[in-house]
Amino acid sequence: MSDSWVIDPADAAAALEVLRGARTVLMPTHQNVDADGLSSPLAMRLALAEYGVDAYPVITDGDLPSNLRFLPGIESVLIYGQDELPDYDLICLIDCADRKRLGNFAKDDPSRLDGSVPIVNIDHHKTNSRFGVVNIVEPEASSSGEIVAEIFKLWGLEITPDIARNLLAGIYGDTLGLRTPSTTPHTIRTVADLVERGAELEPVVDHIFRLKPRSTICLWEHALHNIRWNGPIIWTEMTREGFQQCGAEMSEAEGIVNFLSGTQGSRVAVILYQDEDKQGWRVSLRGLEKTLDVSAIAAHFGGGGHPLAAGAHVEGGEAEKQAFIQKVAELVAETPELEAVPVG
Ligand SMILES: [Mn+2]
Repeated sequence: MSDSWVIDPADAAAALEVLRGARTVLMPTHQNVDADGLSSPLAMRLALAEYGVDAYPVITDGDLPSNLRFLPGIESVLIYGQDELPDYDLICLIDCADRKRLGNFAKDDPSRLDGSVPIVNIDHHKTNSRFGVVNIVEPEASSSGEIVAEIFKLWGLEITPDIARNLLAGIYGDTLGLRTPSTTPHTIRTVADLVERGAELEPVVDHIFRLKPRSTICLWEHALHNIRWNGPIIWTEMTREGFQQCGAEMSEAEGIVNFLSGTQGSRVAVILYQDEDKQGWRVSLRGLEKTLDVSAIAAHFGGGGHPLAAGAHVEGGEAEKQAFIQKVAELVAETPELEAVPVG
């Protein structure tokens, strides 16, 4: 375990210069936004307010996930397609590996992200292609929240309790409560600092990991009922009918793939979420071994992510879904297995 990443102070200064020079900053969030993807932009909005700059996080597809409504400043988040976008002169993407994965905001008008409006790019995904005028991409960082905390330190910014609460939610969300291999001494020190600055652990743990509506249990029942095996893969699917029958929203299915990924005897866990229009599947992949890079498997299908957690999209119906699973099983089988570690 190492704390090997360091932000170049010149990059942090350049980011501040560009952001301070803007009138209004738009911060579109990645599709199926999670705690890190929303709370890091919220923290940035609060920080930029200190410099007199208006910044707005935007949900780019669907609604605000219910479990993130506790985040401080959540009322400032715009919902694409429902709320009017302000007139913006800068885009700041935080936690977005790929400009294409910005939901309908990107789909409706790809020229929004072609660089004609400059982009500040802050991220921790290995597959990020550094598409901004300023890029702070640290693949070794546990979360965008951890990077943003470091940027604020370099800016000499006073961390208010609300900024701390947001950053803590991001770090806790992505590290599953400091449990992932990406969690380093630096991550834990950052969390300690944030708690000292007024962030509380309890609401974060409650809203992100513990409290759930009944519809979530219904959804998990569907997912567990549909589990299948294909060689080293454990996989399941979430159909539109499943979501409708349970009255559940997409974000309620988030923890299932992490739960499956701990299954002994499997090397990769896969979950397929059927698209609203039933024309394809969003896929989430989790690896169990550090020697196996699921982001490379995802990249094979045009996706990306982290070595142990990645995603992609598959067009088509039943046949394409089966072909996808088969191909993933083949790709996994091509990666040599680690020597078995004795249990106990
Ligand atoms: Mn993240």
